[in-house]
Amino acid sequence: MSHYFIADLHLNESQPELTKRFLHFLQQNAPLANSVYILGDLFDFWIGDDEHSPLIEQVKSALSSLTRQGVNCYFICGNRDFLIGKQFAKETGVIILPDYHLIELYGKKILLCHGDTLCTDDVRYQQFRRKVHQKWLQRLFLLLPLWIRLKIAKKIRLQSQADKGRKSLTMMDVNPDFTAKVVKSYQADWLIHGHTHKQAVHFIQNSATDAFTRIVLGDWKVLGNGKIKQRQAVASILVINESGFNFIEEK
Ligand code: OKV
Ligand code: MN
Repeated sequence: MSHYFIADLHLNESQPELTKRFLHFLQQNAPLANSVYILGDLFDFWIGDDEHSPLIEQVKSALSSLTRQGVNCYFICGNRDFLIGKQFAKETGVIILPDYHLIELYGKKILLCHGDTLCTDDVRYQQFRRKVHQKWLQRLFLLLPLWIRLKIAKKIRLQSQADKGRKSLTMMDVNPDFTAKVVKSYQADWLIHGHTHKQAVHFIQNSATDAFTRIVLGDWKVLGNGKIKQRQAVASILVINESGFNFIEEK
């Protein structure tokens, strides 16, 4: 009986090592688990469930095979793949959860989220998020032909790349006060999130009443010296079982 938590794989066509590593995880490790929680940014970008690339189809069929083996698989949208929707869920058997979701494991109340909503100091990102999360705008965007959506997405990504340099490191991290408030509102014992790519366990003790443990998932990355043949992906996986939690980081 174990539960896996992953986030921020940022799967993309130019880093095939990542996809290979994820498919290995789905085929070798995940079938032994009770459940797999993917806490956002599985894909580096997502412009609609009707896009069909070899990468997307491979990942969907591996997820589908996993859920057909009886492993419960859950997904919370990230800041990049927030357009993953009902069609994806139907094709894969993955259950899409809301932005915040409370679970209970071994007597611990655990709040799950991607993590971007906790980064309230990044005002410009939160503005961007509010804009692209409007239901009517999403529907309109999804009505556009795929090639136009690709063009728009490319443009937005280039713009965002240019803005990146102007953000400080604290701005890019979670706001501690806001995070504590959210955790308290759910009466959670633990918080698990990704997004910041700073794998860590923080024991937060603000007062006697609202202590909690914040577990930050690491991102998956490609290590290598530039020589394509020697590049390898490193997975970052959190495992929770009856004896507690544990990070696995392996090639
Ligand atoms: C995702 C981020 C690009 C950050 C566009 C409406 C609108 C959705 C969209 C287009 C972009 C997702 C879907 C992407 C996240 C970026 C750049 C920065 C910080 C509209 C609904 F407005 F055009 F109508 N998008 N893509 N960024 O390329 O995957 O998270 S994306
Ligand atoms: Mn993210």
